[in-house]
Amino acid sequence: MAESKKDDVRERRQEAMADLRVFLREAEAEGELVRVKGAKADLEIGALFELSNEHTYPPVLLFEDIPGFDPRFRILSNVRTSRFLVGDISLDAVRAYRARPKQKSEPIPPQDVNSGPVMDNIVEGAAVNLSNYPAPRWHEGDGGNYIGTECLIVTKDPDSDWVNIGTYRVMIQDDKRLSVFIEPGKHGDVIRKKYWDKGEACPIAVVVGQAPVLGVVASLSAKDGESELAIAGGRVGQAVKTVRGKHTGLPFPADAELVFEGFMPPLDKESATEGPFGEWPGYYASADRPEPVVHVKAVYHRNDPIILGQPPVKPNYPGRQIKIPRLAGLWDALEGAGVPGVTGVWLLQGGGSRFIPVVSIKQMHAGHAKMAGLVLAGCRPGAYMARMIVVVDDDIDITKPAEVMWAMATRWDPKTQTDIIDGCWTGHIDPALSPEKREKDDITNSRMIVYAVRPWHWKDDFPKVNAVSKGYAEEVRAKWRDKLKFLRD
Ligand SMILES: Cc1cc2nc3c(=O)[nH]c(=O)nc-3n(C[C@H](O)[C@H](O)[C@H](O)COP(=O)(O)O)c2cc1C
Ligand SMILES: [Mn+2]
Repeated sequence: MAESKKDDVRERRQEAMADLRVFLREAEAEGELVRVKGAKADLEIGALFELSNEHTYPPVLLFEDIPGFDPRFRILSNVRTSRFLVGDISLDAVRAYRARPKQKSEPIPPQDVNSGPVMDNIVEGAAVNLSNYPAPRWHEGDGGNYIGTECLIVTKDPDSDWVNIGTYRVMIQDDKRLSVFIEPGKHGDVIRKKYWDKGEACPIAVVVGQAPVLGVVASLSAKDGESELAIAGGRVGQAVKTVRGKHTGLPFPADAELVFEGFMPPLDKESATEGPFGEWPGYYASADRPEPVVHVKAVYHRNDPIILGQPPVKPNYPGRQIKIPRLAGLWDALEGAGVPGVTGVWLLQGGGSRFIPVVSIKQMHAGHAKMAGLVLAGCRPGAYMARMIVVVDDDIDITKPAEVMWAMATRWDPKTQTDIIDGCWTGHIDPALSPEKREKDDITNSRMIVYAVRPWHWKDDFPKVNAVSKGYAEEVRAKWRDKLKFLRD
């Protein structure tokens, strides 16, 4: 019974991942959906969204009746952080994720269909007016209105049939133009440059409402030539159905909510100021700069489209949950490099998904902690934009920041149990990157590795921990819990 219930939830989750409207119904049934009527696109929706992040599972917010806009256009936030989709956030959940049958999810190529709800409304040419679509100014320091946050940018390699989708932020420039911020080296950047090298504009489709699974795959780094649409199909066990834009021939989901189709001329021919935009580390670090623009030729939308709104907020909000797949990826990398005795991997709250990874190990030999720290600092999923890596013993509950701090406070000798490594991989959105380094295009930072473990060579002499043993605590709790309320709270 319990098993079949679990399977049932898994199945319902998969269906919700494959279809935004199904997700919305599930969120409502689960009591997670909150309808907000009448909040303004200028700052108010952004502030409400930010405050919703005071909860570990922020409510799923559906903004309706946005003043100044067609009431059919809604904005939906906090889809992929919902309790329904996420489940528990614990080390056990990470273990379960790593142990899942290595997804039989072979990619399933998208399936071209002739039509779908996204084709119900088509606006073209002179009728295109981008100011008709509610695009919030999310934070007070933002330099514009952002229609694309958790969005899909579709481009096609001109030399092959590779179609890429990536999540890159999208700002409204004026009634006919968007700008897209794509960092150098991302697939969307590699592909657009191939058109630009030939002096051509890059065809592009911008999807701002889609099945949750597509948001997942558009933000992971698939290999060159790999189709994120096919990966998404594999994950949900059915092909993503696509239709083609009339002007570019690019595919986009047949059940997409709202899509902009157009062309991006070479940067040296045309650009506009993009940003600043409040970024996930909690700052405006990449400032504003000239970025290429998209001339929108057509807009496609459903009758009552839902625009996804998921801007960054400071990572110290509880709603910036630790992502189970991300932890599983770090743990896999440690074990893949042969580090033995790993008992857990976590990310210290406040550091977001990158800055402060923590690993616990059951120490097995001299130098073991150092091996774990150096690999965590250097492995592919841990190398970008970290700041401090903490290694602790296996008796520390790394999901509790106070426990990690206690290990540092009591087992770490800064002079002898620290490595500082310079010249590591960081990004423009790293707020601590100095103006001098930015000027020289030296986008690197340093890392501190903290070995907050009992030193191996005298660990047996290390003072004993003063705490009631787990077993005895349970015995006492069982004996007294009916009489003592504080044991039950
Ligand atoms: C919500 C969200 C917003 C993002 N915004 C940007 C962005 O504005 N520019 C960018 O280059 N990458 C951004 N990323 C990261 C890319 O989506 C990610 O690197 C992805 O792998 C890019 O796809 P690609 O590998 O096909 O280029 C964002 C990711 C998420 C989850
Ligand atoms: Mn890609």
